[in-house]
Amino acid sequence: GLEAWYIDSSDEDHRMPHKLSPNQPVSLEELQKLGVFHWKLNADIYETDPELEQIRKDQGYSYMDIITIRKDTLPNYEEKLKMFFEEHLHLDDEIRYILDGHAYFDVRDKEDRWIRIATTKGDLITLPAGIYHRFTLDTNNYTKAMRLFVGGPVWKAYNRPADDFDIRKKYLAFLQAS
Ligand code: KMT
Ligand code: NI
Repeated sequence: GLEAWYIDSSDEDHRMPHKLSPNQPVSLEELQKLGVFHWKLNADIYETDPELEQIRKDQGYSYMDIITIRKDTLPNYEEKLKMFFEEHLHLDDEIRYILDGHAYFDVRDKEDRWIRIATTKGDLITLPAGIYHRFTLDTNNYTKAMRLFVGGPVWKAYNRPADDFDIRKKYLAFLQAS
């Protein structure tokens, strides 16, 4: 499965793992309680994968595009990565399928502590609408990811604090219940 852990509070290079010592791992079950879900797929066949097709059909992931995050291919690379690493939420689920490379998704737990989720080739991860999160590459500085949406894409990110949105209240109610 997916590897996840609580991170330290150091501001040094955020592309490093930032594990606590001793490491404090987070299980898939704990992530599910936060509304984070995961599938492992065969990214070598993403263009024709029936398993991916089935997930897209079941979940209604009608939209998809592919982003390659690397200095020489992504316009405004530095600026975009800076935005991705600002703590934010969205009004829709963030659904990402890592086709190549590595990426960290950081999410807040119920006590507002950061959990780092390490994703690599074949990981399809969904972050629920309303969860505070951020994104960074690791020290390999490269990832290629499919971005999926139910309906049309909504890229807008609301930086924290964004507590007055209905979606945030809805997410907090879900957390209470889970
Ligand atoms: C976001 O909103 O955090 C992102 O889109 C992350 C980068 S896409 C792999
Ligand atoms: Ni996001």
